[in-house]
Amino acid sequence: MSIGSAGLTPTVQSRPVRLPLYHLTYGLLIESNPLNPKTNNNTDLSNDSSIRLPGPDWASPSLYSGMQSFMGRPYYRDLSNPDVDIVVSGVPYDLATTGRSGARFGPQGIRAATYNLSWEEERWPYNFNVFEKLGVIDWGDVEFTPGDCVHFVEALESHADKVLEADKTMLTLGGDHYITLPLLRAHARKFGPMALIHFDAHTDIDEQGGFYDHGTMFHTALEEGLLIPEKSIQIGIRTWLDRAEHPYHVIDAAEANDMPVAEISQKIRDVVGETQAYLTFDIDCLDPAYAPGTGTPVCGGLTTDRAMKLIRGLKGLNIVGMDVAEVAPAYDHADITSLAGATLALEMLYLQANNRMS
Ligand SMILES: [Mn+2]
Repeated sequence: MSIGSAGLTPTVQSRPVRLPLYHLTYGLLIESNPLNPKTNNNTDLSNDSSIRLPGPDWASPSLYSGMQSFMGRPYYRDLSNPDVDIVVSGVPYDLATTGRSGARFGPQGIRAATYNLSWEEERWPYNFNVFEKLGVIDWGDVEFTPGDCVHFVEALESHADKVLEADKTMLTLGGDHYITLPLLRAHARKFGPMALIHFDAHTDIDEQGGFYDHGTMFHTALEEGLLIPEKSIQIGIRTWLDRAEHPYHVIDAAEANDMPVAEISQKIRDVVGETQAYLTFDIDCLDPAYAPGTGTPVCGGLTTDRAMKLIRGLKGLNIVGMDVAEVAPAYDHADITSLAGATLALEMLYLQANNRMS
């Protein structure tokens, strides 16, 4: 394929291809906005600290053209840029999965699903545009040697250390839920032991599993002193649980489905208080009707609506890090799960913006 002299007329085997009208605008935008990765796939922004981040009106005329970054934000890696508040990173890792693998495709599934969310200027029910309040970049994906768990952990911890040392807040897209352990280590190095706000069908405190196992992280994290158990809470649990021995507060799935949202939110606030907290959402907290695309689905979970309200209910808490894990698009239908993951991640951004405004 070659590109015509005007830059607007690609040809395939010398046969002109007729492009829709928006591609004309697309070409003009390359001239007028060289920072827009949706309209310019050739610009390397990686380490240019002189650029200013684009504002909230920065978008492609087509939702589905150009590179698929998170919410169409710039792919960008200069952490010294003071305009950057939030760093979104993908972690395409699923070697710790005990059920169906495939969460390595979660970041790209979530990014693609955000295109259906990026047209709304002021997200309902908020009355502002989050990108007016926060500088958000898509760092891209963390790179590691495939099949090497040890190198993966080193790579993710090192990446998180760099982001946190630059005083940026992380929003990380998994990957299987094991990714949260290296993230907690890096966050604890900066913030000390934290509260954990954990949405999941599973407690992930298995002491018998392997060390690189997505069912063991919150046992290991406790052993390593990364979390304050009495300040931590798990919501949506509906698999093995021994309440007598359990280290964390729990609102199980039956309770989470029966209690009013305001009551659940109040309980979370009562447990966490002012403590610095890490927020992690395993998409299998949702019922398989709302999130079929995941490795270990369990019936009897939350609705997407309830989960979104519960994220909004964390308003005012001191949340220092966030992730969404276990989206596995290969098992999805009509992108339901990717859209749920993308929406919850966006709700987390709005929560951050709201908390910084108040
Ligand atoms: Mn789970």
